[in-house]
Amino acid sequence: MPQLTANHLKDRLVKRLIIDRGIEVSDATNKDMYYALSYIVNDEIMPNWFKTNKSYGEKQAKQVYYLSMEFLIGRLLESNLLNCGMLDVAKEALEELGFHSEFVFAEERDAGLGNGGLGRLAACFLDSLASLHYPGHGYGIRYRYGLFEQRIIHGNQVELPDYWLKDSYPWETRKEEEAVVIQFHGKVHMFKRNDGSLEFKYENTDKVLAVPYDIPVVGYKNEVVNTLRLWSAEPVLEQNAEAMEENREFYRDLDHQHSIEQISGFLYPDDSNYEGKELRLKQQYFLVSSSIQNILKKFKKGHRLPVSRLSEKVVIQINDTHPSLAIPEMMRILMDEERLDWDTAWEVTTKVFAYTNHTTLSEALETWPQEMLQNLLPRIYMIIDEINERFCKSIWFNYEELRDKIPELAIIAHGRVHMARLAIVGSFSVNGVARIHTEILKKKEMRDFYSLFPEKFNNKTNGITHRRWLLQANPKLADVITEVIGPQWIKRPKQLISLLKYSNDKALLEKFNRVKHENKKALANYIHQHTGILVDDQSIFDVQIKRLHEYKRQLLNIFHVIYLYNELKENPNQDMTPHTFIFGAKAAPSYYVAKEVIKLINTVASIVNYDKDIQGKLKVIFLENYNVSLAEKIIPAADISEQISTASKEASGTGNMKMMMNGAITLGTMDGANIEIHDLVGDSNIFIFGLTADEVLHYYQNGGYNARDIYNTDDRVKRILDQLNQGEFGKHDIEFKDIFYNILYHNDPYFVLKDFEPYLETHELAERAYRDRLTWLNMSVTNIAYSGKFSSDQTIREYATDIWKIKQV
Ligand code: 26Q
Repeated sequence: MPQLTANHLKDRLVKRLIIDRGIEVSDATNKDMYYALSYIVNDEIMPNWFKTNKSYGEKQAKQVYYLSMEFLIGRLLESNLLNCGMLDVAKEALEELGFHSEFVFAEERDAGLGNGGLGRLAACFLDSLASLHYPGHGYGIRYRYGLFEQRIIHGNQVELPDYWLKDSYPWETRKEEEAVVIQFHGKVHMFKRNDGSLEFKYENTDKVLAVPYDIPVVGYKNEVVNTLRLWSAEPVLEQNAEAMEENREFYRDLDHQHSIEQISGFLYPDDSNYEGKELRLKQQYFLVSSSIQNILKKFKKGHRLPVSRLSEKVVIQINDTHPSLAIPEMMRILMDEERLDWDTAWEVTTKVFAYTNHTTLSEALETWPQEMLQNLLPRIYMIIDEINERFCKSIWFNYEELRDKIPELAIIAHGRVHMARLAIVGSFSVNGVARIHTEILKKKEMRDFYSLFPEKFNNKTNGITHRRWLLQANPKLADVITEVIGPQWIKRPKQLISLLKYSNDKALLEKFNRVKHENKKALANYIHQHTGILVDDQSIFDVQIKRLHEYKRQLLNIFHVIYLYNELKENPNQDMTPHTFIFGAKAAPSYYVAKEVIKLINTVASIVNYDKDIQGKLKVIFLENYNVSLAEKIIPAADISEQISTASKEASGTGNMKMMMNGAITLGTMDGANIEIHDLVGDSNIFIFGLTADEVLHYYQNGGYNARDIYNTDDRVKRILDQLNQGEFGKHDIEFKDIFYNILYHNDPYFVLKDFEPYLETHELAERAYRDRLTWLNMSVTNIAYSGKFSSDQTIREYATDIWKIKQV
């Protein structure tokens, strides 16, 4: 790319404003500037996009396709500028034209096409694929409404629709000529061909058009541009003018059209609780059928090979079970359209698919009612049935010792279709997302499948893109790092390890300190602007940001805050380092307990933040509408990273990695990737507390522990629970009774009380460590130094070599 200067860019911005909008710079708003700059960036991206596609064709490279119901990509202008190598120049040009780049970037709406970890992981993976020159692309759904926008009103979560496409979205290109037809319902007819083989024809199906919108995925300063293809559902326009002329038909058609557009209408906001709505199943098949059709079309166009050799050129990763219907869909097309026999089709299919599991929570396991699947997708159901028959037979005949277990292994059992079982049987690879998670899959959750197919199971610990989460979100820290160890770490994040050499260098630690403090000031400003609350930028910023779920234990965190508050009320002059507790969390709209916890956090905040007695030593901030762009503001300012899930429950976590990379110290349980962080940095650079996964699982097997014992013996705990029960934190005395009952009457299923005391003690340790500035800064730099291991570049290299067998081009 020719070197672009700020002056040159200014010229182009000025011209663009005139040509596209008919305005001069002096009349332009931040939004005008956002569009003008975005279109200029697009101009830079397009030639490389074309070139990348062409080179994949010429080199006949094997491609990986990442199928996911969610891609939580956030904003793209700043990251595209960064990856195109234009960020500094763009900031300069904007400032010189009288604009703040921060405000211009803030005009972009987050593409919130995901719930949380799983969707953000998909976005990080796309960034790494492109940045490492891998031929890898995403397939997802272009939801008209992304994850809801959260408002807090009187302490309660209120959900507003996220109509993110209201203004035009500059990063997408509609590709109408590549639309495909998806068929639902209907009847399947079977015929015998002359050669004795069977032929299946579908009749009276409901047809839906899947129209792709492509978003470029820009690699970091390497001229690679891959594709994220999002499908949108539209009616198939019949050429039947006569029918359309009749008014009645027209209105019936509008109704019909509406129900079709619903398929890509909105993202389901549940992330850990499976809800078996038919529309969700439609969405899944819609994604899968359009993507598989498209993949096969491209394969046939690009290669002279027969489809029986598909796996030489194509591998498909399915992100959790949500796209697992891709397996029977592939079988359907290979048999019904490509005329392969069952055995050949199965051989091809099971060489192409790989499956990632993201949870062991039983309530999140996907199973669909047999009749629902049979009615919505009759041919797909027949194929699943056949896969199941053959699988069960093979166990019966080859694994006598597992015969009793067939009901627990069968894909169709007790009237339900088990998607994880389908995904395991139909894939050549099954991976968990952190070491402990994969071990739990192998030893517990998927034990019998592991004994059947040990070669399929493997671990791929999650990662995050250090480009967005360090370079872009924390440019000041990135600059200091580069000043100390040079810029090589940007392409090779593991080189962050060279920071260790300097972790005792006082002058340098001071620089890190200054950056953290500036970031804290910026966040304090944001907090003031958005909540009106003043927080002390010298206080400890203690951060828990993630979806709200009982297993993530935001409740444990707020219990600790209540305890501190109670202590301060008794002894206002006690010597305590001021604390700011920062929360960000969305609850699934139907998750009552989670919403109660949000209300509790906000209620505690409204009491603590205005209580003069405690002399500003404690502040509680709940930032509404936690999303990717808010995360980019909070994470650089974090001192303590709360990762306190009930051990065994958090598959990996990725927020833990983001905060570590930004110099926060993890305070957490031995769960998910916390364990791997602990392995790297060692006991003295992390605060670990609480039950281990083995202990938790042991308690579950033996009926838990007695929560009431703790309530009866620990005054601090009793005090807090009674405050909830007696309405001390509410406007009237019924508030928060449910939390009280949930813990004492359901026997504290997430071990909040059991882990309470060790949690307090560990917080005290952390506070003491924080007071010793140099020790703390040393811990912080040590964490940054080891965080390169969690760059998604590393994770993607492992997927590419161990699972996908693809090469960099
Ligand atoms: C399923 C069926 C119907 C409706 C919704 C769903 C659904 C949607 C999203 C189920 C689960 C999810 C999301 C799960 C998720 O985000 N899991 C997280 O994945 C991260 C990336 O691997 C891990 O780091 C987290 O530990 C894990 O909780």
